[in-house]
Amino acid sequence: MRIDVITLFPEMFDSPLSYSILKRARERNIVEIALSNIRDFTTDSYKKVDDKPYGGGPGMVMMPGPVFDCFEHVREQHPEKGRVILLTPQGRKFDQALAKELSGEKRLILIAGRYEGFDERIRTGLDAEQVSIGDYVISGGELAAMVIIDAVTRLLAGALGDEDSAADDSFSNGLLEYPQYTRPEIFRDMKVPEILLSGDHAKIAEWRKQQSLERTKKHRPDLL
Ligand code: 9D3
Repeated sequence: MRIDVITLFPEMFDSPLSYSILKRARERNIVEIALSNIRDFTTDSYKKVDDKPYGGGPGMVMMPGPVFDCFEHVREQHPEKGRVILLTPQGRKFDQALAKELSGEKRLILIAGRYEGFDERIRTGLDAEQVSIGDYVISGGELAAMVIIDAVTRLLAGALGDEDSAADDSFSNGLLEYPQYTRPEIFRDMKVPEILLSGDHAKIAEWRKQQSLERTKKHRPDLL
């Protein structure tokens, strides 16, 4: 998969893309991630990317010119047209189902904004889908783009090592995960449940399923 990110802050992505699963997936060419800086596509000497909203109101709006020019440059870097996703608080809520859907694409073009939002002609002119990562306010689209890149890359074939397993992940069975324990058997007077030490694998599987159900009922009844 090829993922392009269009942003004013490409450097924000360097660290998250350089660890663990994302690092390995890039090294193995499971995913290719290309960052493009909108400011490189400004034409004035101030390198201006935002302006006041027509009609008045607070804050600044992303200008269409630099975003369009950056997008057109990016699109011709690769033969696939790609699914164009604008990160905005108004978008479709990102979830594991959308992550799965996106993991089946050959190319994604993610556009991260800053300021109060995008000039509406960016969304309509680029025929972009809007995606939000949840109902809370963050300072720009970059962290949202990183969340999507991480969740999608994990689902690509070969991205997870032997220790990690996509099939085992929370949400893959629609339930929250069961409680897990490792050594020591007793830690500050807290014991590991006896059943996990029993060696009875059928009983253990039954216990875990029960724990998953109880946790989901208690903390996330909306999932049931
Ligand atoms: C005053 C209205 N605000 C909208 C809730 C303005 C505003 C605040 C923050 C507009 C954009 C932003 C920056 N946020 C994003 O670009 C963003 C975001 C988010 O804030 N929450 C969840 N998902 C996303 S995706 C992009």
